[in-house]
Amino acid sequence: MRDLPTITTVERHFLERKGRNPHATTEFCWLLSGITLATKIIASQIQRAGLLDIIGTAGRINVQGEEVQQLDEIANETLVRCLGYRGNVGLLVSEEDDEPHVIKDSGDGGKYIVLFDPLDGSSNINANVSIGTIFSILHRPKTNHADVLADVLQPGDRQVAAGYVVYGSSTVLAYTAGHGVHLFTLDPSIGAFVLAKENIQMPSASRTYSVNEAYARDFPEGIQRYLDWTKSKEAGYTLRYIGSLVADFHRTLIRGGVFLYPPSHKSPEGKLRLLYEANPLAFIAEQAGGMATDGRQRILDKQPKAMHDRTPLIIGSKDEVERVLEFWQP
Ligand code: AHM
Ligand code: MG
Repeated sequence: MRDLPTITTVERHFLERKGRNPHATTEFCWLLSGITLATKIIASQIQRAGLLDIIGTAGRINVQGEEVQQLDEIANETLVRCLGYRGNVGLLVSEEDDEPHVIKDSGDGGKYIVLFDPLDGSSNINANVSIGTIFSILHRPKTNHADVLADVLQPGDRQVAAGYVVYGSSTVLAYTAGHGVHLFTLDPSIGAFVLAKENIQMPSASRTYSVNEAYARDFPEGIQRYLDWTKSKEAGYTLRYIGSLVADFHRTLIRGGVFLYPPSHKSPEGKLRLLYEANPLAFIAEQAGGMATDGRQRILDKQPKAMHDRTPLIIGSKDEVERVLEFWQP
């Protein structure tokens, strides 16, 4: 026998952790493989977007009041199709849709809820800038009530797993199921996400901040003071801002620092969505030794009130998030 290299895919990696996580079952893995399949399809569509003539708007405004891109629709439909027949998915909740897709009742085996931002940063598509998919998985309680929303509105602390894919210079996937954060790279030659690094830890104190500073004068006074301080001689910070949360977060995970989307006069609750953006990234940040807060409380403790709730977000290396809070106590 030849000595072939060991290839650890996301699904294999997850199953090898059986025993540590009650949800690490073959059945759950089938759900996970729906996400990896969908994101591989989305990655290939993005790579050929110019050739397929699918760059540009879809000509409608979504429930969030934002212009929908053709690739937003493609990514959303791809996830709904790939996850819709996985057997154990009860509800699919997308940033792009007005209401959850009811696939199956919890009593009928639909015991998981998958929430996703199908294409985060999609306003960057036509500039060929990194974009991504963010997902969060919740357990659907076994209840008989018909109130689907009540099942969806769970605090982030109850997530079973969460992750994201960045379609960048390479396509990478990071996930956590509560036992560390693990990173995979899509190998296009075999069409699989292959393990790149296990148990990633977010570095501390990298003197990098990431924010849309054009809004600075609309931010709370404490945030303005923090931003002024970063530019002082003694601080010596650098600024990085891509404008795709998933890509800005991925850089923060790998290099450390802080990402901020604070409240502003225009958006008192910030812009980012709690269920599809803040919660999954907060779970990953904490599992990597980082921290995520809205300024008042831990993101994962927040009780969502509506499907498309927004939240201020300060996320990144623990010491840097704490430093921001020294300047800003809302
Ligand atoms: P989207 O999910 O519709 O793409 O919107 C969210 C995006 C984030 O990816 C990013 O952090 C933010 O919007 C950028 O907003 P702004 O242009 O206000 O800086
Ligand atoms: Mg988004």
